[in-house]
Amino acid sequence: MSTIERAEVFVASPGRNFVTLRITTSDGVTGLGDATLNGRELAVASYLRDHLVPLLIGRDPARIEDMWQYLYRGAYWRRGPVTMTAISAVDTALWDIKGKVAGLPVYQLLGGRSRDGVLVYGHASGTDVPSLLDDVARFRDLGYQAIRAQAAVPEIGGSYGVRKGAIYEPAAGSLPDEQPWSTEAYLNFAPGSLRAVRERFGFDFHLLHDVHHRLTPIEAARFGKEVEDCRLFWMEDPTPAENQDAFRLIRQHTTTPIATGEILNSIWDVQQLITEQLIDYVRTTVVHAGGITHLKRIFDLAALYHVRSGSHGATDLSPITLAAAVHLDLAIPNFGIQEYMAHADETMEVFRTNVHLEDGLLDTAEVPGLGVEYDEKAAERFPYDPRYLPVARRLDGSIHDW
Ligand code: CS2
Ligand code: MG
Repeated sequence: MSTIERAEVFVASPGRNFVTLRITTSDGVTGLGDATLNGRELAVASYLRDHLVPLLIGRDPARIEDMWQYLYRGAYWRRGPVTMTAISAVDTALWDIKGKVAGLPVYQLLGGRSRDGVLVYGHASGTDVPSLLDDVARFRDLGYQAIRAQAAVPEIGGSYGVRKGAIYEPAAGSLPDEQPWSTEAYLNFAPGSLRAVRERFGFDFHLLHDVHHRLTPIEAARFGKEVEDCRLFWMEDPTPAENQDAFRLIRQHTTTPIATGEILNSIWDVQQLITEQLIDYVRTTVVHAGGITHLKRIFDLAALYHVRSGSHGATDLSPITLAAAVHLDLAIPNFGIQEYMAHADETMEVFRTNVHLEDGLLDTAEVPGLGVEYDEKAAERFPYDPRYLPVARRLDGSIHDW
């Protein structure tokens, strides 16, 4: 029997910080897992190095489900982003190994293709409405069929989701950047910015918008109602998602579809949202929701309730997560959309992948496993660089949800 011989944790900053797990079997097969938790990277690196790696050595890499149960139930302490990201890295690496051993892409092990390609949405943003419109035009020229639109709110001089350089990466400060927030200013401005996009470009593409947990349920209900004429593909994270029941109020007032779940980690965190049909898209991802094994379980539950997938895919999710997402997205019946932000060139020097984008669809080459390689030598040139995500403060100085 082949056994797990080695498990190494790499922390590097090619373009931004990533934590990567590499498992090697006694037959010399390697598997990769993403273990990146933006702004809290070393907590997961330690969870892996100090607590999980010693448990892996000598075990059978083929028993993926058993390993998942062993690490989840065996911790006693359940759920949470650090634990679930660490479990995810192990799970993803074992699927990669299983694919390589079988000589098959992972999506074949998940039941094979349900579709020809994975619909993605790109990120258009602007410091004002005219520059947002220019950016939307750019994404349309690039062939994107779905575009998320975010513009800086004039009264507060900025907003989440607005790109500064070529890449959007909000974890920028060596201490958290403190950004001003005004719900009133946002609600006065954002519906008009989305309407401007529809007025200029029409309706032959999907338009998305991220509210980034900023509203109360009744404010979100008003927002959703007000933008109904924009026919959004979704309004994302209208309200902080811990309170699943809160979505019922939004739901009662608007037909704007709702997506949430990028910061949630387990099937229990989305159970009510799904089974009571309070959302339309579930945004849990491979890296933060327990790996391919657990995310598939979430999506299978969602399929019973007309909820489709819409996995988080910002640049703080490594190319390993993106590849794993593409394999899962290709296979599941209730795929909705995949978030996609191109990684920095430095990131792609370290992570060599087989994922490609054409006509707004992602696909992978027919290679065994997940099709990603980690260049350890190249990674050495990019040492870990601690960064924090920003925090938001209301105009009276009190903390708001970022
Ligand atoms: C955002 C993210 O992609 C999204 O929808 O909400 O940019 C999020 O802010 C970051 O991934 C946080 O690490
Ligand atoms: Mg989001």
